[in-house]
Amino acid sequence: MKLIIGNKTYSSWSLRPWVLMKHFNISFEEILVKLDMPETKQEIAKYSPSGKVPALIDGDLVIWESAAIMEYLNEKFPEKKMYPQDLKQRAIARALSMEMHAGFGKMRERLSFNVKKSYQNFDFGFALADIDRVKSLWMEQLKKSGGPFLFGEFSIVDAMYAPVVGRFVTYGVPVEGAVKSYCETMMNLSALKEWYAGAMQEDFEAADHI
Ligand SMILES: N[C@@H](CCC(=O)N[C@@H](CS)C(=O)NCC(=O)O)C(=O)O
Repeated sequence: MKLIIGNKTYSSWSLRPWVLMKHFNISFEEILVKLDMPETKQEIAKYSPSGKVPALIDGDLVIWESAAIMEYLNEKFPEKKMYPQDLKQRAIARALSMEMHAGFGKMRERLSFNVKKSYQNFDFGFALADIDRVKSLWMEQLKKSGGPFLFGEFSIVDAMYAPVVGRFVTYGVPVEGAVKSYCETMMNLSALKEWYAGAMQEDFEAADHI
């Protein structure tokens, strides 16, 4: 399989399936397309019909959209248990995951993903309601599962929220209790650390991505 991604510094959507595949030891070839270059559009078009990354290529199958890629991987590798095994838990896991995929636009806009930046006293402005909603759904889920991940074991939902954890760290979003522990657990995940290390090696720049 080939996973087409954007810059590790900026591409939060690419991060999600990449971290999932790394965490669950699914081997793949990584193809990184540099974002915001004159040739970016043309390069992405070679792989992805939507003109966006990530895209997953598995033989003659091309899948775009990060959420669809992760759903496909879950079905292709059922033994990896990428979602909770209980039907009702799985339904809630998908609700959390889709809420992230479809929403939190203000947070994504105001706190754009950038591995290399770090802020203190950042003005969260109009993104505060989104930030509070994320914290409260994490809190509630961690209380139910007992942690350390949202549904106990690492799952697709954690991959979906991984860039949000990164944003909270970058922009100094105050966290406490179970939410703080969750952020620490996530930032210590070896797959996420590997992504961050890769980002730090990048010497090409692009605009911030949401
Ligand atoms: N809904 C898409 C979003 C993908 C997306 O916006 N990707 C950005 C990079 S993070 C992209 O490909 N930008 C390239 C461009 O617009 O030229 C998904 O979940 O995969």
